[in-house]
Amino acid sequence: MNFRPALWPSGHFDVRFQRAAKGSLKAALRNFIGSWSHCAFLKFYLLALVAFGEIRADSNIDANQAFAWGENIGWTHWRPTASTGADIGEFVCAGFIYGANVGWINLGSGRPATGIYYRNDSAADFGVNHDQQGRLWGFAYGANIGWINFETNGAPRIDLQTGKLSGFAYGANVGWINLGDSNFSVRADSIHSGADSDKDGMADAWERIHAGDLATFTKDSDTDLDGAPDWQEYIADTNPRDPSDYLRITSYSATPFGTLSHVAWNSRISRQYRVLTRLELSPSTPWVSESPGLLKGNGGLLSVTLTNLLGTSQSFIQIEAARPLAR
Ligand SMILES: [Ca+2]
Ligand SMILES: [Ca+2]
Ligand SMILES: [Ca+2]
Repeated sequence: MNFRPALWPSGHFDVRFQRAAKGSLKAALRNFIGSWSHCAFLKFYLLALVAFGEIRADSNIDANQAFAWGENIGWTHWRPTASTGADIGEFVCAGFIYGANVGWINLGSGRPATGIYYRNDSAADFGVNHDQQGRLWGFAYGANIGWINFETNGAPRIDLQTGKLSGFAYGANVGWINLGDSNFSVRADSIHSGADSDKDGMADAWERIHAGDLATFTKDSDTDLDGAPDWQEYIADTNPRDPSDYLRITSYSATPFGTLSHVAWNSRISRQYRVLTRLELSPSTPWVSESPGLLKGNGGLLSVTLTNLLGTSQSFIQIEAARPLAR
C-alpha cells in the first residue's frame, strides 16, 4: 500500500492509494413579492444599509425556493432581495427574512463576538448558528414580533446535500414557523464558509476553534506533522492538532483480477466525498469520478465497491473531500 497525500485543485484535496493488482404556490408567491418589493420602507431600509456600510455577500437562498410558512403569520420570504436576504453559513447565519404580516426578522450580523458562534447572551451578540453538520440553533429577532428560537424541539436543519431547510422555529408571539417539508422548503444554493480575513484558505471560525487565533495556522503549516497541511485538514474537517486524524484510505481489498474492488476511508458528517480512479498517473490519463458521485460523510468509515477496474494491471484510487454545497 502506498498512501500519498496530494494537492488537488479548486480547494479540494485527496489521498491516493496505488493498487498493484492483477487483475400553484408560485403565482401566489409572485404576487406576494410584487406587493412588498416597491414599498417605501424597503427603499429606506436599503438606503440605511448603504449608509452604515452593512452591505455583505448576496443571499445564498435560492430565488425560487425562498418561503417558509407560519400558521399564524403566513409566508415569510428568506430572500426579499439578494443583498438583504438570508445567508446560511458553515458556522453562522446572517441577513434578513421578511414577512408581510410581521416585518423584518434578523438572523444575525454575521459577525459573532467570539468569531465562531453567536453566544445569544445579549442583544449585541445574537443570531442563528450552524454546527457544520446541518443543525441550526440560536435566536433570530423581529422588531415587531420579538425572539424566534431555533431550538431542539423544532429540529431546524439544513440538508447538506440538497440545501433544503426543514423543521421549525418558534416565537412566543407567532408560534411555529415551518422551514420546509415535503410540499415546500426554503433552500440554500450554497453554504458559505464565513470570513477568511487572513486569506489562508481556512475559515477564521475553524482556525479559532482549533488554534484559538488566526496566526497559528498558515498557508504552509502542518501543525501536527501528520503530512496533511492545516488547510487540507480544514477542507477534510480533520483535527489539525491530532497526528492520527487526517483523511486517508483505511482499507482496500480486491477480488482476483480486480473484478470487485472495495475501498474505505474515514469520513466527517460535515463533509462530502468523491471517489476517483485512473489507470496511469500521466497527465493524458484523467481522473474519472466513480458512481454515485458525492457521498455524504457519516462520521465513521465510508466505503464503495468499484467494478470498473477489471483486467487492469494497475490503477490509482483517490478520495476527494469537499465542503458541502461549497461555492
Ligand atoms: Ca483564515
Ligand atoms: Ca496536519
Ligand atoms: Ca491531523
